[in-house]
Amino acid sequence: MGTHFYNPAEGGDALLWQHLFWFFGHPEVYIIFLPAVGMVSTILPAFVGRPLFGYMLLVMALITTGVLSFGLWVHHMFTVGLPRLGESFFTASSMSIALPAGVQIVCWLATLWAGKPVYKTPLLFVLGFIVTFVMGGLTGVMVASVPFDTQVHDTYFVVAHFHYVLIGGAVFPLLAAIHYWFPKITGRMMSERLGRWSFWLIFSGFHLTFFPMHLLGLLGMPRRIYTYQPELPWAGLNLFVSLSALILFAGFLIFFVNILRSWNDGLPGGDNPWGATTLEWATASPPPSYNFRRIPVVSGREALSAGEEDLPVVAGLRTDRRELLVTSVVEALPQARESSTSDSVWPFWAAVATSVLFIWSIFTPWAVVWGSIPVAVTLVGWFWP
Ligand SMILES: [Cu+2]
Repeated sequence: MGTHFYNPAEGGDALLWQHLFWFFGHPEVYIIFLPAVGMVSTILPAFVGRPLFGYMLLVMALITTGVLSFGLWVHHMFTVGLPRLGESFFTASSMSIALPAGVQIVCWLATLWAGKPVYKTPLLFVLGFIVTFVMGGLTGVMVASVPFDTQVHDTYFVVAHFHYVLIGGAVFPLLAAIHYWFPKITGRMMSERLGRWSFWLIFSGFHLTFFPMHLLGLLGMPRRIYTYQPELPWAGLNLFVSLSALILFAGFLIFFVNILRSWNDGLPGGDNPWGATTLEWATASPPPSYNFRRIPVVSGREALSAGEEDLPVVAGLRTDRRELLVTSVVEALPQARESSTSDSVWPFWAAVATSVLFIWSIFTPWAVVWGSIPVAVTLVGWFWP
């Protein structure tokens, strides 16, 4: 577009790009992690037979993590040469995010501690997540400190750290989630035997591959450089890492074989194979296209109490035209019946007109003037009469 934001010759600042990148890039780590928190918090109670410990605390910790994550990005830029006071601030904020993360881990551990864990494959992956993510969090506190970070910057220590955080914090929960919701999607169970094989191969393969990278980094091996002089002391560990990656590969191979085989030939699981209490298990597995034939009445986070099969349903809505149940916001108590609008193409044209306005306005400010005419027309059509 010919802008000069990053061009020093025109009064811009090249470093601004790095700031902008990490102002996106650090919160993004948590955007990857937050869905995993939801998965783990949903899966864990199903395998320990009790509700999540400290639900409110966990949610508050999650929100705190989200807010704090926007104040940490400079910890990726400690070797840029920024003012010392600023670096100290970002050390403090980076270390402080370990607190809400610690609260979440304690809630999950307390749930495990107070329940009777049944060690099926999804729970194994959840435990693998907790172990791996805590280790990644500990090295995170280490690299938040400027003197230490200056030593290991751009070395394999950092590569090890972020694989522990991201594979531990997102891939392990995803693997747990796939094993857990597979019967919801297909009506069939994944093989428990293959599941255990894949878990132990992935878990051990992961740690054998990535733990030595901490040591390689401390020995000074730089990242993003694919080769090195033979006299440097990295060859043995690198060979070890490469061989361990094969174990990791074997684990994922078995995982994919498990999916393919179970898709058509897995044992039928019934509607609620894990005896879970969340709402998605209150309908058939796999669910019909309409999910619920009638709106179920849900009275809490645990939609199904133990052993319950059918929920009471909302009755009295019209069936000959669209009607919505209006409820209070927090308690969801029924308050009114509202007839819904008929089909309309106007929202679609309003969306097209709005998109044209915004894309056009990249090229000329006049688009805001002329482009608002079709937007106005479609909005009038939409809201008429
Ligand atoms: Cu970061």
